[in-house]
Amino acid sequence: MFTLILVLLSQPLFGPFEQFTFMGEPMDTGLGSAPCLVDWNGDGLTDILVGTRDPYSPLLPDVDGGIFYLPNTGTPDTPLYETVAVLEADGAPITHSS
Ligand SMILES: [Ca+2]
Repeated sequence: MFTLILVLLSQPLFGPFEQFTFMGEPMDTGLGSAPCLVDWNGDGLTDILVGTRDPYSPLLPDVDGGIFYLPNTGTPDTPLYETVAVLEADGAPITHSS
């Protein structure tokens, strides 16, 4: 008989809760959105990608869903998100309408 023994070598590490802000206000990525933290532009700072089908996303209310890109223009310890753009493919916005 084979017995699998799972050994937890390390404990997951979670930092304290941190509220992201967008243009100085608490960030609201919209209904049903899926934010993802990633260094999208390779500058060493954590950016945010948000996939959303929300046609009225607080980030870009005039865009009917899509993948939004918020570059971090702050520092590693103090991220700053002040602009948002829709990601494009072949020159066209990547949309995900509801
Ligand atoms: Ca970055």
